[in-house]
Amino acid sequence: MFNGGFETGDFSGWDVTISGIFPKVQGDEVSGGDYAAHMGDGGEGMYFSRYTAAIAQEISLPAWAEDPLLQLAFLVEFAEGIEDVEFHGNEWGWLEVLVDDQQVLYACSESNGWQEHEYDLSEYIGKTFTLTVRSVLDVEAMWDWENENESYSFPIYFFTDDISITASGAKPEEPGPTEPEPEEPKEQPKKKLPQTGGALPLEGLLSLGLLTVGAALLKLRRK
Ligand SMILES: [Ca+2]
Repeated sequence: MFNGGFETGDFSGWDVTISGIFPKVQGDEVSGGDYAAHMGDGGEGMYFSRYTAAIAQEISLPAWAEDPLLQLAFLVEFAEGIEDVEFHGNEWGWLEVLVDDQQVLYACSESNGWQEHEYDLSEYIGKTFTLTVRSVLDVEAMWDWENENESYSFPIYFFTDDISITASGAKPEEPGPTEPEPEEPKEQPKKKLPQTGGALPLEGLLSLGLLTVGAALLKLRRK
């Protein structure tokens, strides 16, 4: 998982599918940090395209991972003045999270502020999968809704932030080729020491996309 909190200010690390003007990284609605992804508006901002705005990232969970967990924050916000409209089940615009083709989050109703969502990834241990977050606009369903309710549709703002995958477990030590100790400049021997001793486990975790997220989640803002 890279850039799950969008703190680069862009979609670095994500494969992006554009629909209209979405998705976009912005700083007005965030769960943590300075940026979050605005995934769609359930309306005209997504027209003239595929009606699906998506970001996706390929994740590999190592075989030694234990208790792998997907966590993310999401926000569904109805346009001002529409907060009282209630959606029941499938509607014309929604935010969803997919692990490969499996839907692990479906959100269409006003969420009343940022919400946390978790999904147990145990069945993906030792596997590679694609994590997708997307907003979808179903235009025909929207017209049906307008006819049934004798009302115009309205913007629905979908956001996500603080996407992370965490796991416990330790990478088994592999007897690799013994690399010769790099010759250290005599001026700064202390700076170099941590790189030879303590850096490997962290590097392993980072390269496998297993980032700890505790600090970021604690900052989750609730309305
Ligand atoms: Ca963020």
